[in-house]
Amino acid sequence: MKEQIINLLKENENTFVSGQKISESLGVSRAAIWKYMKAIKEDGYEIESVSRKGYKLVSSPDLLTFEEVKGNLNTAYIGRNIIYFDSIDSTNNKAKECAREGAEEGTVVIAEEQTMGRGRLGRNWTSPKYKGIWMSIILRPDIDPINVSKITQIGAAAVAMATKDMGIDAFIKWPNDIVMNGKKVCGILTEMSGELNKVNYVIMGIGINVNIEKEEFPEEIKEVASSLKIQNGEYIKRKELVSRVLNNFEKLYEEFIREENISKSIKVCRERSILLGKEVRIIDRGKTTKAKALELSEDGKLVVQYEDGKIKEIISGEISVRGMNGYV
Ligand code: BT5
Repeated sequence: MKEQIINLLKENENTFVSGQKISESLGVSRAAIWKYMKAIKEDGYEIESVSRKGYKLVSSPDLLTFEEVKGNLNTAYIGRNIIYFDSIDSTNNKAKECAREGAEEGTVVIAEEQTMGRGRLGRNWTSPKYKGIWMSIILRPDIDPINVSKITQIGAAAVAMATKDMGIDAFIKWPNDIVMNGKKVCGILTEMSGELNKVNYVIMGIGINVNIEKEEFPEEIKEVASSLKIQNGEYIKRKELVSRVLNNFEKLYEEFIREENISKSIKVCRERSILLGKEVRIIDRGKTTKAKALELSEDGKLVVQYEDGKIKEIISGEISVRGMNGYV
């Protein structure tokens, strides 16, 4: 009901909506409306109420509910169903549960905070409340499981395009990070459930540090992590960024599904790559090897040349790539 009242107030922006109108349109008592208004205000909505005139929406908070995100959303199915949580362990965990229960393609699980956000290989992902975008997109691509890792490149390209749309210059560190000035501002975790030659579902988890302040990062990641706000110097509206990520993602994902290639995403990943042309260290199961990052292949593999001259394509999987003097 809260959502319906917010929608009604939004449809009548800058004008008062009488209690009677709300009561008639939504079939709730005047007393119940009063209670809902109280709860809506507690969520951060600014509502002016004047006796005999009714209620007017003055401003909306930067929440990641569907009501807030949909303003800038122009997708057909990605993000059209948003399952929203104030707090959750991990949106990827919840998305898996929803996918198992049959949630449709494009469903997004989003939370204001994660208490057990996950990175790859069981690593932690810091996800403080109201400060970032912690979301997971449920996908059901009819593709060979071998191609699933390409979806990470689509996600990375979508985030880089979305930040660019908002005037923020971010770069992609293959395969799953977005970085600014050598620090990580976003990570992507793609997980799948499938059989040998069939994908049941894919969960693409995206974590973006939006308005986190430096002192809010735990000590152990202070040197490697940053946020868009720290880098850009300005507060960023998360709801706008979410919708832009989803808009870009749908366009790129459609290319993948329809044409079975990710050339548009790869183009963005190449243009925005922080690794190409650089000397890197490749860490595979604890073993570090030096190489030069030569190219990103059309199917999203990193082509590297080792010091002995051998050229190899690496698949994202379990490998970490680092710059010669630190993280990038
Ligand atoms: C990642 O893993 O970069 C994938 C992160 C995915 C997070 C999203 S949030 C929504 C969805 N739900 C989840 O539970 N997860 C996804 P990886 O490349 O393994 O990087 C993890 C490492 O990054 C950690 O070991 C830390 O060193 C560092 N780290 C942790 N939190 C960070 C943060 N907020 N910003 C930057 N670096 C962080």
